[in-house]
Amino acid sequence: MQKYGLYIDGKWVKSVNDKTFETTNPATGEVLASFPQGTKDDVLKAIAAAEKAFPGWKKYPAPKRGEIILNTATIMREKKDELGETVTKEMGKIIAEGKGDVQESIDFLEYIAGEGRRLLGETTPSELQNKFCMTVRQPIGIVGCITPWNFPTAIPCWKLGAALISGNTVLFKPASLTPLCAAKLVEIFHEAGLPAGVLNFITGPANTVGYEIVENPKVKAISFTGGVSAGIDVYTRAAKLLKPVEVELGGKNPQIIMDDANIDLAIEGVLFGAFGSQGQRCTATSRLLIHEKVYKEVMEKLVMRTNTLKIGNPLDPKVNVGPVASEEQLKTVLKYIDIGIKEGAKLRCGGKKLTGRIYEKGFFVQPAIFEAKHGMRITKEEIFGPVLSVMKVKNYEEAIKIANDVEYGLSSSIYTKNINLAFRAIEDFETGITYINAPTIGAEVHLPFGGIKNTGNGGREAGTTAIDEFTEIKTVFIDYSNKLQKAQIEELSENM
Ligand code: UN1
Repeated sequence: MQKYGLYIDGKWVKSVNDKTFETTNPATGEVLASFPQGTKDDVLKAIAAAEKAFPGWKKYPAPKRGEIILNTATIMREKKDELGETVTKEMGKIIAEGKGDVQESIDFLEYIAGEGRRLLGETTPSELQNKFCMTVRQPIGIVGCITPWNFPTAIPCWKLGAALISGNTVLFKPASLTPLCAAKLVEIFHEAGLPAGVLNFITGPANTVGYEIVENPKVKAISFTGGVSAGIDVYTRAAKLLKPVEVELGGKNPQIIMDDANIDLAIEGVLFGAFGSQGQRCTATSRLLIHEKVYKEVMEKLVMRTNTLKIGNPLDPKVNVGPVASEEQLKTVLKYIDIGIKEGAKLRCGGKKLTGRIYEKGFFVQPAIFEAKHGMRITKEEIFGPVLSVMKVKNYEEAIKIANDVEYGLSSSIYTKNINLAFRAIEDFETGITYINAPTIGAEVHLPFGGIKNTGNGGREAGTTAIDEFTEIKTVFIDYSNKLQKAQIEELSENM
Protein backbone atom coordinates (compact mmCIF):
# COMPACT_ATOMS: atom_id res chain seq x y z
CA MET A 1 0.00 0.00 0.00
CA GLN A 2 1.30 3.40 -0.96
CA LYS A 3 1.78 6.00 1.76
CA TYR A 4 1.29 9.56 0.63
CA GLY A 5 2.32 12.75 2.35
CA LEU A 6 1.16 16.30 1.81
CA TYR A 7 2.40 18.31 -1.16
CA ILE A 8 3.69 21.65 0.06
CA ASP A 9 6.11 24.03 -1.64
CA GLY A 10 6.73 21.65 -4.52
CA LYS A 11 7.64 18.65 -2.32
CA TRP A 12 5.87 15.66 -0.81
CA VAL A 13 6.27 16.14 2.93
CA LYS A 14 5.15 14.56 6.17
CA SER A 15 2.34 16.06 8.16
CA VAL A 16 3.17 17.49 11.58
CA ASN A 17 0.69 14.87 12.75
CA ASP A 18 1.54 11.14 12.65
CA LYS A 19 -2.09 10.10 12.27
CA THR A 20 -3.16 8.81 8.90
CA PHE A 21 -6.34 7.60 7.22
CA GLU A 22 -6.84 5.08 4.47
CA THR A 23 -8.67 5.24 1.20
CA THR A 24 -10.43 2.07 0.13
CA ASN A 25 -12.17 0.52 -2.85
CA PRO A 26 -15.95 0.67 -2.23
CA ALA A 27 -16.48 -2.45 -4.38
CA THR A 28 -14.01 -4.72 -2.62
CA GLY A 29 -12.91 -3.10 0.62
CA GLU A 30 -9.28 -3.21 -0.57
CA VAL A 31 -7.11 -0.53 1.01
CA LEU A 32 -5.61 1.62 -1.76
CA ALA A 33 -3.36 4.14 -0.02
CA SER A 34 -2.86 6.06 3.19
CA PHE A 35 -2.83 9.82 3.70
CA PRO A 36 -1.98 12.16 6.56
CA GLN A 37 -4.66 13.60 8.81
CA GLY A 38 -3.48 17.11 8.14
CA THR A 39 -3.68 19.77 10.82
CA LYS A 40 -3.98 23.52 11.12
CA ASP A 41 -0.17 23.74 11.23
CA ASP A 42 0.08 21.93 7.90
CA VAL A 43 -2.32 24.45 6.40
CA LEU A 44 -0.21 27.29 7.82
CA LYS A 45 2.87 25.82 6.13
CA ALA A 46 0.98 25.52 2.87
CA ILE A 47 -0.19 29.12 3.19
CA ALA A 48 3.41 30.26 3.74
CA ALA A 49 4.48 28.40 0.58
CA ALA A 50 1.56 29.78 -1.43
CA GLU A 51 2.30 33.29 -0.17
CA LYS A 52 5.94 33.04 -1.19
CA ALA A 53 5.06 31.71 -4.65
CA PHE A 54 2.29 34.21 -5.39
CA PRO A 55 4.27 37.26 -6.64
CA GLY A 56 6.24 35.13 -9.12
CA TRP A 57 3.18 33.26 -10.37
CA LYS A 58 1.21 36.49 -10.71
CA LYS A 59 3.98 37.90 -12.90
CA TYR A 60 4.41 34.68 -14.88
CA PRO A 61 2.68 35.50 -18.21
CA ALA A 62 -0.77 33.95 -18.43
CA PRO A 63 -0.06 32.26 -21.80
CA LYS A 64 2.94 30.60 -20.13
CA ARG A 65 0.76 29.46 -17.25
CA GLY A 66 -1.43 28.03 -19.98
CA GLU A 67 1.49 26.02 -21.35
CA ILE A 68 1.96 24.30 -17.99
CA ILE A 69 -1.75 23.58 -17.77
CA LEU A 70 -1.70 22.18 -21.30
CA ASN A 71 1.27 19.98 -20.34
CA THR A 72 -0.81 18.71 -17.45
CA ALA A 73 -3.64 17.83 -19.83
CA THR A 74 -1.23 16.08 -22.19
CA ILE A 75 0.24 13.92 -19.41
CA MET A 76 -3.28 13.11 -18.23
CA ARG A 77 -4.19 12.03 -21.74
CA GLU A 78 -1.21 9.62 -21.73
CA LYS A 79 -2.28 8.28 -18.34
CA LYS A 80 -6.01 8.30 -19.02
CA ASP A 81 -6.55 4.56 -18.64
CA GLU A 82 -4.55 4.30 -15.43
CA LEU A 83 -6.21 7.37 -13.94
CA GLY A 84 -9.65 6.21 -15.02
CA GLU A 85 -9.01 2.95 -13.20
CA THR A 86 -8.00 4.84 -10.10
CA VAL A 87 -11.25 6.83 -10.24
CA THR A 88 -13.23 3.61 -10.54
CA LYS A 89 -11.29 1.85 -7.79
CA GLU A 90 -11.47 4.71 -5.35
CA MET A 91 -14.94 6.12 -6.02
CA GLY A 92 -16.83 3.18 -7.51
CA LYS A 93 -18.26 4.60 -10.74
CA ILE A 94 -18.10 2.16 -13.67
CA ILE A 95 -14.90 2.17 -15.71
CA ALA A 96 -16.44 3.97 -18.74
CA GLU A 97 -17.46 6.76 -16.37
CA GLY A 98 -14.12 6.63 -14.54
CA LYS A 99 -12.39 7.36 -17.83
CA GLY A 100 -15.10 9.92 -18.59
CA ASP A 101 -14.19 11.71 -15.36
CA VAL A 102 -10.58 11.91 -16.54
CA GLN A 103 -11.65 12.98 -20.04
CA GLU A 104 -13.68 15.79 -18.52
CA SER A 105 -10.54 16.86 -16.63
CA ILE A 106 -8.47 16.84 -19.82
CA ASP A 107 -11.17 18.72 -21.73
CA PHE A 108 -11.33 21.43 -19.13
CA LEU A 109 -7.57 21.83 -18.75
CA GLU A 110 -7.14 22.10 -22.52
CA TYR A 111 -9.95 24.61 -22.71
CA ILE A 112 -8.72 26.75 -19.83
CA ALA A 113 -5.08 26.64 -20.99
CA GLY A 114 -6.20 28.69 -24.01
CA GLU A 115 -7.84 31.17 -21.67
CA GLY A 116 -4.28 32.21 -20.80
CA ARG A 117 -4.23 34.01 -24.14
CA ARG A 118 -7.47 35.84 -23.34
CA LEU A 119 -8.31 36.65 -19.70
CA LEU A 120 -10.36 39.33 -21.34
CA GLY A 121 -11.17 42.73 -19.94
CA GLU A 122 -13.16 45.51 -21.60
CA THR A 123 -12.36 48.82 -23.21
CA THR A 124 -14.96 51.56 -23.42
CA PRO A 125 -15.06 55.20 -24.45
CA SER A 126 -14.68 57.87 -21.81
CA GLU A 127 -17.13 60.68 -21.24
CA LEU A 128 -14.10 62.99 -21.33
CA GLN A 129 -11.71 63.80 -24.16
CA ASN A 130 -8.22 62.32 -24.25
CA LYS A 131 -9.04 59.74 -21.69
CA PHE A 132 -9.08 55.95 -22.02
CA CYS A 133 -11.06 53.43 -19.95
CA MET A 134 -10.56 49.70 -19.56
CA THR A 135 -10.75 46.80 -17.18
CA VAL A 136 -8.06 44.23 -16.52
CA ARG A 137 -8.29 40.96 -14.62
CA GLN A 138 -5.94 40.27 -11.74
CA PRO A 139 -5.45 37.19 -9.60
CA ILE A 140 -7.03 37.26 -6.15
CA GLY A 141 -4.08 35.75 -4.24
CA ILE A 142 -4.11 32.49 -2.33
CA VAL A 143 -7.34 30.63 -2.99
CA GLY A 144 -8.80 27.51 -1.35
CA CYS A 145 -10.31 24.75 -3.47
CA ILE A 146 -12.34 22.19 -1.52
CA THR A 147 -13.58 19.38 -3.71
CA PRO A 148 -16.07 16.48 -3.50
CA TRP A 149 -15.61 12.76 -4.08
CA ASN A 150 -18.16 12.19 -6.85
CA PHE A 151 -15.98 13.64 -9.63
CA PRO A 152 -12.61 13.05 -8.02
CA THR A 153 -10.54 14.38 -10.94
CA ALA A 154 -12.95 16.50 -13.01
CA ILE A 155 -14.19 18.89 -10.33
CA PRO A 156 -10.66 19.48 -8.93
CA CYS A 157 -9.53 20.24 -12.49
CA TRP A 158 -12.37 22.74 -13.01
CA LYS A 159 -11.30 24.56 -9.89
CA LEU A 160 -7.50 24.22 -10.07
CA GLY A 161 -7.35 24.93 -13.80
CA ALA A 162 -9.37 28.14 -13.49
CA ALA A 163 -7.58 29.27 -10.32
CA LEU A 164 -4.12 28.66 -11.77
CA ILE A 165 -4.65 30.20 -15.20
CA SER A 166 -5.88 33.32 -13.42
CA GLY A 167 -2.55 33.58 -11.55
CA ASN A 168 -3.60 32.51 -8.07
CA THR A 169 -1.71 30.15 -5.82
CA VAL A 170 -3.82 27.34 -4.45
CA LEU A 171 -4.57 25.30 -1.35
CA PHE A 172 -6.28 22.12 -2.49
CA LYS A 173 -8.20 19.98 -0.02
CA PRO A 174 -9.80 16.93 -1.61
CA ALA A 175 -12.66 14.90 -0.15
CA SER A 176 -11.37 12.32 2.32
CA LEU A 177 -13.03 9.53 0.31
CA THR A 178 -10.94 10.19 -2.82
CA PRO A 179 -7.50 11.58 -1.92
CA LEU A 180 -5.68 9.13 -4.21
CA CYS A 181 -7.22 10.55 -7.39
CA ALA A 182 -6.37 14.01 -6.10
CA ALA A 183 -2.77 13.06 -5.25
CA LYS A 184 -2.27 11.61 -8.73
CA LEU A 185 -3.51 14.85 -10.18
CA VAL A 186 -1.06 16.81 -8.07
CA GLU A 187 1.79 14.54 -9.22
CA ILE A 188 0.86 15.34 -12.81
CA PHE A 189 0.80 19.09 -12.19
CA HIS A 190 4.26 18.69 -10.64
CA GLU A 191 5.51 16.68 -13.60
CA ALA A 192 4.08 19.27 -15.98
CA GLY A 193 6.36 21.91 -14.45
CA LEU A 194 4.18 23.88 -12.05
CA PRO A 195 6.56 26.00 -9.91
CA ALA A 196 6.95 25.15 -6.21
CA GLY A 197 4.34 26.60 -3.87
CA VAL A 198 1.83 27.40 -6.63
CA LEU A 199 -0.27 24.34 -5.79
CA ASN A 200 -0.37 22.86 -2.29
CA PHE A 201 -2.27 19.76 -1.33
CA ILE A 202 -3.48 19.07 2.19
CA THR A 203 -5.57 16.07 3.15
CA GLY A 204 -7.44 15.76 6.42
CA PRO A 205 -10.67 16.50 8.24
CA ALA A 206 -13.01 19.33 7.34
CA ASN A 207 -13.07 20.71 10.87
CA THR A 208 -9.31 21.26 11.02
CA VAL A 209 -7.88 21.51 7.50
CA GLY A 210 -11.10 22.73 5.90
CA TYR A 211 -11.93 25.34 8.53
CA GLU A 212 -8.40 26.74 8.55
CA ILE A 213 -8.50 27.18 4.78
CA VAL A 214 -11.90 28.86 5.00
CA GLU A 215 -11.15 31.05 8.01
CA ASN A 216 -7.53 32.06 7.53
CA PRO A 217 -7.48 35.71 6.40
CA LYS A 218 -4.54 35.06 4.09
CA VAL A 219 -6.69 32.79 1.95
CA LYS A 220 -8.57 35.30 -0.17
CA ALA A 221 -11.29 33.24 -1.89
CA ILE A 222 -12.93 29.83 -1.56
CA SER A 223 -14.37 27.49 -4.11
CA PHE A 224 -16.40 24.65 -2.64
CA THR A 225 -18.47 21.81 -4.07
CA GLY A 226 -20.42 19.53 -1.73
CA GLY A 227 -23.65 19.23 0.23
CA VAL A 228 -25.92 22.11 1.20
CA SER A 229 -25.29 22.13 4.95
CA ALA A 230 -21.51 22.03 4.47
CA GLY A 231 -21.83 24.73 1.80
CA ILE A 232 -23.79 27.01 4.11
CA ASP A 233 -21.20 26.39 6.84
CA VAL A 234 -18.33 27.33 4.50
CA TYR A 235 -20.18 30.36 3.17
CA THR A 236 -21.10 31.78 6.60
CA ARG A 237 -17.63 31.23 8.07
CA ALA A 238 -15.99 32.98 5.12
CA ALA A 239 -18.59 35.75 5.21
CA LYS A 240 -17.16 36.99 8.52
CA LEU A 241 -14.01 37.88 6.57
CA LEU A 242 -15.97 39.18 3.55
CA LYS A 243 -14.24 36.48 1.58
CA PRO A 244 -15.67 35.69 -1.86
CA VAL A 245 -17.00 32.15 -1.93
CA GLU A 246 -18.43 30.07 -4.71
CA VAL A 247 -20.46 27.08 -3.60
CA GLU A 248 -21.85 24.40 -5.88
CA LEU A 249 -24.31 22.30 -3.93
CA GLY A 250 -27.14 19.83 -4.34
CA GLY A 251 -29.82 19.02 -6.85
CA LYS A 252 -33.19 17.30 -7.13
CA ASN A 253 -33.23 17.20 -10.88
CA PRO A 254 -36.42 16.41 -12.82
CA GLN A 255 -36.90 14.77 -16.19
CA ILE A 256 -40.28 15.27 -17.85
CA ILE A 257 -41.58 12.81 -20.45
CA MET A 258 -44.41 14.29 -22.53
CA ASP A 259 -46.97 12.20 -24.39
CA ASP A 260 -45.36 12.95 -27.77
CA ALA A 261 -41.84 11.97 -26.66
CA ASN A 262 -39.70 9.25 -28.20
CA ILE A 263 -40.38 6.88 -25.32
CA ASP A 264 -37.44 4.51 -25.80
CA LEU A 265 -35.01 7.41 -26.04
CA ALA A 266 -36.51 9.01 -22.94
CA ILE A 267 -36.11 5.73 -21.02
CA GLU A 268 -32.46 5.38 -22.01
CA GLY A 269 -32.02 8.98 -20.87
CA VAL A 270 -33.54 8.44 -17.45
CA LEU A 271 -31.55 5.24 -16.88
CA PHE A 272 -28.31 7.08 -17.58
CA GLY A 273 -29.37 10.18 -15.66
CA ALA A 274 -30.70 8.40 -12.58
CA PHE A 275 -28.33 5.47 -12.22
CA GLY A 276 -25.12 6.66 -13.88
CA SER A 277 -22.42 7.01 -11.20
CA GLN A 278 -25.00 5.27 -8.99
CA GLY A 279 -27.00 8.49 -8.85
CA GLN A 280 -24.13 10.26 -7.15
CA ARG A 281 -23.98 13.33 -9.34
CA CYS A 282 -25.40 16.64 -8.28
CA THR A 283 -26.97 16.63 -11.75
CA ALA A 284 -28.45 13.11 -11.34
CA THR A 285 -32.07 12.61 -12.35
CA SER A 286 -33.92 11.92 -9.12
CA ARG A 287 -37.48 12.70 -10.26
CA LEU A 288 -39.29 11.50 -13.34
CA LEU A 289 -42.54 13.21 -14.33
CA ILE A 290 -44.49 11.23 -16.90
CA HIS A 291 -47.50 12.41 -18.87
CA GLU A 292 -50.51 10.29 -17.87
CA LYS A 293 -51.15 9.16 -21.46
CA VAL A 294 -47.81 7.35 -21.64
CA TYR A 295 -47.35 6.63 -17.94
CA LYS A 296 -48.16 2.93 -18.04
CA GLU A 297 -46.00 2.21 -21.09
CA VAL A 298 -43.02 4.15 -19.72
CA MET A 299 -43.24 2.53 -16.30
CA GLU A 300 -43.42 -0.99 -17.67
CA LYS A 301 -40.48 -0.49 -19.99
CA LEU A 302 -38.45 1.43 -17.43
CA VAL A 303 -38.82 -1.22 -14.73
CA MET A 304 -38.01 -3.94 -17.24
CA ARG A 305 -34.86 -2.15 -18.40
CA THR A 306 -33.77 -1.36 -14.84
CA ASN A 307 -34.03 -5.03 -13.90
CA THR A 308 -31.58 -5.90 -16.70
CA LEU A 309 -28.83 -3.62 -15.34
CA LYS A 310 -25.82 -5.63 -14.31
CA ILE A 311 -24.56 -4.72 -10.86
CA GLY A 312 -21.02 -5.61 -9.88
CA ASN A 313 -17.37 -4.67 -9.83
CA PRO A 314 -17.19 -1.39 -11.77
CA LEU A 315 -13.83 -2.37 -13.31
CA ASP A 316 -15.67 -5.01 -15.33
CA PRO A 317 -16.69 -3.29 -18.59
CA LYS A 318 -19.92 -5.34 -18.73
CA VAL A 319 -21.13 -3.93 -15.42
CA ASN A 320 -23.69 -1.09 -15.59
CA VAL A 321 -23.92 -0.20 -11.91
CA GLY A 322 -21.12 -0.20 -9.34
CA PRO A 323 -21.22 0.27 -5.57
CA VAL A 324 -22.09 3.53 -3.87
CA ALA A 325 -19.02 5.36 -2.66
CA SER A 326 -19.03 4.56 1.06
CA GLU A 327 -20.81 2.85 3.90
CA GLU A 328 -22.27 6.19 4.90
CA GLN A 329 -23.71 6.63 1.40
CA LEU A 330 -25.16 3.15 1.53
CA LYS A 331 -26.81 3.90 4.87
CA THR A 332 -28.30 7.13 3.50
CA VAL A 333 -29.67 5.37 0.41
CA LEU A 334 -31.19 2.54 2.47
CA LYS A 335 -32.61 5.07 4.93
CA TYR A 336 -34.39 6.92 2.11
CA ILE A 337 -35.70 3.69 0.63
CA ASP A 338 -37.18 2.95 4.02
CA ILE A 339 -38.60 6.46 4.28
CA GLY A 340 -40.16 6.07 0.82
CA ILE A 341 -41.85 2.81 1.78
CA LYS A 342 -43.09 4.25 5.08
CA GLU A 343 -44.46 7.32 3.27
CA GLY A 344 -46.56 5.00 1.13
CA ALA A 345 -44.59 5.26 -2.10
CA LYS A 346 -44.74 2.07 -4.17
CA LEU A 347 -41.33 0.46 -4.67
CA ARG A 348 -41.52 -0.88 -8.22
CA CYS A 349 -38.04 -2.39 -8.36
CA GLY A 350 -34.70 -2.62 -6.62
CA GLY A 351 -33.88 -0.97 -3.33
CA LYS A 352 -32.18 -3.94 -1.67
CA LYS A 353 -28.65 -4.07 -0.37
CA LEU A 354 -26.81 -6.84 -2.19
CA THR A 355 -24.99 -9.40 -0.11
CA GLY A 356 -23.09 -12.62 -0.69
CA ARG A 357 -20.60 -13.56 -3.42
CA ILE A 358 -18.92 -10.61 -5.07
CA TYR A 359 -21.04 -8.11 -3.14
CA GLU A 360 -20.00 -9.06 0.38
CA LYS A 361 -17.23 -6.52 0.85
CA GLY A 362 -18.72 -3.67 -1.17
CA PHE A 363 -21.49 -1.11 -0.80
CA PHE A 364 -23.90 -2.43 -3.40
CA VAL A 365 -27.55 -1.50 -3.59
CA GLN A 366 -30.00 -2.22 -6.40
CA PRO A 367 -31.20 0.86 -8.31
CA ALA A 368 -34.63 1.68 -6.91
CA ILE A 369 -37.70 3.08 -8.62
CA PHE A 370 -40.60 4.44 -6.58
CA GLU A 371 -44.03 5.47 -7.74
CA ALA A 372 -44.39 8.48 -5.51
CA LYS A 373 -46.65 11.43 -4.76
CA HIS A 374 -45.21 14.90 -4.95
CA GLY A 375 -44.49 16.19 -1.46
CA MET A 376 -43.12 12.94 -0.06
CA ARG A 377 -39.61 13.37 1.34
CA ILE A 378 -38.14 11.16 -1.40
CA THR A 379 -39.49 13.65 -3.96
CA LYS A 380 -38.03 16.68 -2.20
CA GLU A 381 -34.73 15.82 -0.51
CA GLU A 382 -31.44 15.11 -2.24
CA ILE A 383 -30.58 11.42 -1.75
CA PHE A 384 -27.39 11.25 -3.84
CA GLY A 385 -27.86 7.62 -4.73
CA PRO A 386 -29.64 5.35 -7.23
CA VAL A 387 -33.20 6.16 -6.14
CA LEU A 388 -35.71 7.52 -8.63
CA SER A 389 -39.13 8.92 -7.72
CA VAL A 390 -41.67 8.72 -10.52
CA MET A 391 -44.81 10.83 -10.63
CA LYS A 392 -47.76 10.90 -13.02
CA VAL A 393 -48.78 14.30 -14.40
CA LYS A 394 -51.86 15.46 -16.33
CA ASN A 395 -50.15 17.99 -18.54
CA TYR A 396 -47.10 20.21 -19.08
CA GLU A 397 -48.30 22.83 -16.60
CA GLU A 398 -48.55 20.31 -13.78
CA ALA A 399 -45.18 18.82 -14.69
CA ILE A 400 -43.43 22.19 -14.53
CA LYS A 401 -45.16 23.13 -11.30
CA ILE A 402 -43.92 19.95 -9.61
CA ALA A 403 -40.50 20.17 -11.26
CA ASN A 404 -39.97 23.62 -9.77
CA ASP A 405 -41.42 22.90 -6.33
CA VAL A 406 -38.13 21.89 -4.67
CA GLU A 407 -35.42 23.83 -2.88
CA TYR A 408 -32.80 23.07 -5.53
CA GLY A 409 -32.30 24.31 -9.08
CA LEU A 410 -29.39 22.67 -10.85
CA SER A 411 -30.42 20.62 -13.88
CA SER A 412 -33.65 19.71 -15.69
CA SER A 413 -34.78 17.84 -18.77
CA ILE A 414 -37.82 17.45 -20.99
CA TYR A 415 -38.44 14.88 -23.69
CA THR A 416 -40.88 16.16 -26.31
CA LYS A 417 -41.07 16.61 -30.06
CA ASN A 418 -43.09 19.77 -29.64
CA ILE A 419 -40.72 22.64 -30.37
CA ASN A 420 -43.00 25.20 -28.75
CA LEU A 421 -43.12 23.21 -25.54
CA ALA A 422 -39.37 22.75 -25.58
CA PHE A 423 -38.83 26.50 -25.74
CA ARG A 424 -41.41 27.09 -23.03
CA ALA A 425 -39.55 24.61 -20.84
CA ILE A 426 -36.27 26.45 -21.36
CA GLU A 427 -38.04 29.51 -20.00
CA ASP A 428 -40.01 27.78 -17.24
CA PHE A 429 -37.59 25.38 -15.55
CA GLU A 430 -36.10 27.00 -12.43
CA THR A 431 -32.63 25.52 -12.92
CA GLY A 432 -29.20 26.64 -14.07
CA ILE A 433 -29.04 23.93 -16.75
CA THR A 434 -31.82 22.60 -19.02
CA TYR A 435 -31.64 19.72 -21.47
CA ILE A 436 -34.07 19.09 -24.32
CA ASN A 437 -34.33 15.41 -25.33
CA ALA A 438 -31.25 14.51 -23.28
CA PRO A 439 -30.72 13.44 -19.67
CA THR A 440 -30.01 15.84 -16.79
CA ILE A 441 -26.35 14.81 -16.62
CA GLY A 442 -23.41 15.24 -18.95
CA ALA A 443 -22.55 18.94 -18.84
CA GLU A 444 -19.77 19.98 -21.22
CA VAL A 445 -16.83 21.94 -19.87
CA HIS A 446 -16.87 24.92 -22.21
CA LEU A 447 -20.28 26.02 -20.96
CA PRO A 448 -21.09 27.52 -17.57
CA PHE A 449 -22.09 25.04 -14.87
CA GLY A 450 -24.15 25.84 -11.79
CA GLY A 451 -27.60 26.30 -10.40
CA ILE A 452 -30.09 28.58 -8.74
CA LYS A 453 -32.00 28.42 -5.43
CA ASN A 454 -30.18 26.29 -2.81
CA THR A 455 -27.88 24.78 -5.44
CA GLY A 456 -25.48 27.67 -5.21
CA ASN A 457 -24.83 31.30 -4.47
CA GLY A 458 -24.99 32.71 -7.96
CA GLY A 459 -21.67 31.74 -9.53
CA ARG A 460 -21.02 29.45 -12.46
CA GLU A 461 -18.02 27.18 -12.87
CA ALA A 462 -16.41 26.11 -16.14
CA GLY A 463 -17.17 27.72 -19.49
CA THR A 464 -16.59 31.37 -20.20
CA THR A 465 -17.48 32.15 -16.59
CA ALA A 466 -14.82 29.87 -15.07
CA ILE A 467 -12.36 32.66 -14.33
CA ASP A 468 -14.89 35.01 -12.74
CA GLU A 469 -14.60 33.42 -9.31
CA PHE A 470 -10.81 33.52 -9.45
CA THR A 471 -10.11 37.03 -10.74
CA GLU A 472 -10.54 40.55 -9.46
CA ILE A 473 -11.60 43.13 -11.99
CA LYS A 474 -9.56 46.32 -11.94
CA THR A 475 -11.02 49.36 -13.65
CA VAL A 476 -8.39 51.63 -15.19
CA PHE A 477 -8.71 55.25 -16.36
CA ILE A 478 -5.83 56.74 -18.35
CA ASP A 479 -5.92 60.47 -18.83
CA TYR A 480 -3.62 61.75 -21.59
CA SER A 481 -4.99 65.30 -21.76
CA ASN A 482 -2.26 66.83 -19.61
CA LYS A 483 -4.79 68.65 -17.52
CA LEU A 484 -7.11 67.93 -14.64
CA GLN A 485 -10.36 66.69 -16.13
CA LYS A 486 -13.35 66.28 -13.87
CA ALA A 487 -15.79 63.52 -14.62
CA GLN A 488 -19.43 64.54 -14.12
CA ILE A 489 -18.34 68.21 -13.75
CA GLU A 490 -16.33 69.03 -16.88
CA GLU A 491 -18.18 70.70 -19.77
CA LEU A 492 -17.07 69.84 -23.30
CA SER A 493 -15.01 72.66 -24.81
CA GLU A 494 -16.90 75.11 -27.04
CA ASN A 495 -14.74 74.55 -30.08
CA MET A 496 -15.76 70.90 -30.45
C1 UN1 B 1 -21.59 16.92 -10.44
O1 UN1 B 1 -22.56 16.21 -10.59
O2 UN1 B 1 -21.14 17.10 -9.32
O3 UN1 B 1 -23.13 17.15 -15.70
C2 UN1 B 1 -20.88 17.52 -11.60
C3 UN1 B 1 -22.40 16.21 -15.41
C4 UN1 B 1 -20.92 16.37 -15.17
C5 UN1 B 1 -20.62 17.29 -14.06
C6 UN1 B 1 -21.41 16.96 -12.85
N1 UN1 B 1 -20.24 16.63 -16.37
O4 UN1 B 1 -22.81 15.11 -15.31
